[in-house]
Amino acid sequence: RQLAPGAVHIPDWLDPDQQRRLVGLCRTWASGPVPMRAVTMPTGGVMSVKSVSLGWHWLPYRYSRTADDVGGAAVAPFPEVLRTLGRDAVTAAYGEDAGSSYEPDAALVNYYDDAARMGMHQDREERTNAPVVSLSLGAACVFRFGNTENRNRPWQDVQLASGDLFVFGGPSRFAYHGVLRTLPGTAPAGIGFEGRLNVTLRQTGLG
Ligand code: MD3
Ligand code: FE
Repeated sequence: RQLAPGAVHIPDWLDPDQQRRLVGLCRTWASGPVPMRAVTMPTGGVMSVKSVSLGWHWLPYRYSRTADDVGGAAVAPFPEVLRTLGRDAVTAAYGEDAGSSYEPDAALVNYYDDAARMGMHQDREERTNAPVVSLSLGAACVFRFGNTENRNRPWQDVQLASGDLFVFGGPSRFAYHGVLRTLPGTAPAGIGFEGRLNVTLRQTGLG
């Protein structure tokens, strides 16, 4: 369950009903004030993943309260249900003390179709070293967890399946990571969804 210090994987943390409910919420969030879209990087490349933010709008290398890259609408508020889920997740991974001091204020919902991938990167837009909580829904993927120094080896490849929780904190908070590919056809029956969704919760440290 512990991939590296601070990197805790809890397979099947969400039960099927919780998974189905969270998929439903993701659908709602995807059609909020800032619609789900593929982010264009400063280099001009367009990400294959589509995403929508809550609380704070994620842009490459910064957060904003407004969707500065897509029309400028105010981002939807960070929902209470994700604050509770985040605290429960950190408690499950690290224990009660860490969980009760976790105050996530931004969520990023990523949608992967069969062809989507995410290159190796660090998450460094946040101004705190509070953990990142990751929840996977729908189709499984091959996730690559690297090291803190660079995007090269050593790394570990692990499958993330629907309902899995991953918490990245402590010495793993700034590790490089990415998604090599999804595994089409692996979404659980009855979840009402074929692709892959990943919800990450972050504590930005922004006012
Ligand atoms: C390790 N998302 O949104 S989740 C991202 O599946 C992102 O959509 C991937 O990387 C996804 O930034 C991977 C696992 C994850 C998320 C955040 C991390 C691993 C992390 C932050 C620090 C270290
Ligand atoms: Fe990331």
